[in-house]
Amino acid sequence: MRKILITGGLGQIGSELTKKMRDIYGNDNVVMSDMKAKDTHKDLIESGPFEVLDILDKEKMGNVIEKYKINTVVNLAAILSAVGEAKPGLCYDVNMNGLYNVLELGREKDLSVFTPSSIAVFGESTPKDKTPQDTIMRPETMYGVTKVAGENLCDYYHRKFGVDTRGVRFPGLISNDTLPGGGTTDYAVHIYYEALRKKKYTSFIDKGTQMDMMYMPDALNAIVQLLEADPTRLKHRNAFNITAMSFDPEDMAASIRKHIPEFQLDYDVDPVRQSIANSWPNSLDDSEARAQWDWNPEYLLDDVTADMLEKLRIKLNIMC
Ligand code: NAD
Ligand code: AKB
Repeated sequence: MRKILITGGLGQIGSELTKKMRDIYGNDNVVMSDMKAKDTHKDLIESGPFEVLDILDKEKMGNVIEKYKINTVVNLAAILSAVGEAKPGLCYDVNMNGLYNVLELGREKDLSVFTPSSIAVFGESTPKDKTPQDTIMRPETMYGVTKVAGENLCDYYHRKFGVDTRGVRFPGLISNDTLPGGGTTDYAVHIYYEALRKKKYTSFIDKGTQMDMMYMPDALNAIVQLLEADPTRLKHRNAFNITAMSFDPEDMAASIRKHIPEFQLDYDVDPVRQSIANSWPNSLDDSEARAQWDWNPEYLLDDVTADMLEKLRIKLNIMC
């Protein structure tokens, strides 16, 4: 039976992954942790074990692993792209030294380790369309630099020490539970909140900027599916390209107008996040994930829009 520790569990992915994993593996077998307990998600903090845990504190992480007899760490603690450009030192520290602590404990205590990577590993010199699984990776952000290094470090710990490391390159994730934590693709979440609240949205990403995206239920399935995948089929382990769709802000507006015809989109482009977006692929080739562990996403843009608007209407109590 898996005994799982989720780091960074109160973030956009962790808050939903904890629920899903507790449903699959049992409440007591999934320990959620984050730097501090936030007022939000009291339900999650109360539905199973919760620990305040900074991944830079290796000794405490080791004690938590011993206390709950953990055999699997899902390492979600990280600093994302936009915050990473504002605070590159913090981004390096959490994404590199934090991951190093997790991997060292993985080696010492024979743990499975899942760490997500990102489309941020790619840069201007990467082929932009149908970006291959194995290609040029010269990222321009600190976040991207730490993600490429992280993929390599996870591969190294598998090759050298036999740690069962696995991971995917997530595209931008769209969800309705926890707001995203300071990335470049966050516009694709904010737009739905503003569509319901104000029937208009000012995008910080310019029209025509194509980026890969995915709905959270598909992202959660990807984590569980890859964690449980037959290791003899895995050739890549820590760096699987996965995607569900690719679109620009105008495509999102057209999809929202099918439900809110008066929805207006305008632009106030943020140069920092735009230049990050420009350096990322337009669309990924995820055929290796499909071949090696049967990756197959369910949600396309119109499915996401319908579900986001339905869920957010209830959450925000807006019944128009
Ligand atoms: P998030 O920013 O929403 O959550 C990260 C969490 O980590 C936060 O709750 C934060 O409090 C916590 N944290 C930060 N520093 C910490 C530390 N030192 N110790 C412990 N916790 C700490 O991020 P997310 O969107 O949930 O992303 C999780 C992982 O998925 C990251 O590795 C990220 O790079 C990757 N990813 C996310 C996306 C996306 O669109 N959300 C896309 C690609 C990859
Ligand atoms: C970000 O925009 O930083 C993240 C990511 C794609 O890694 N959503």
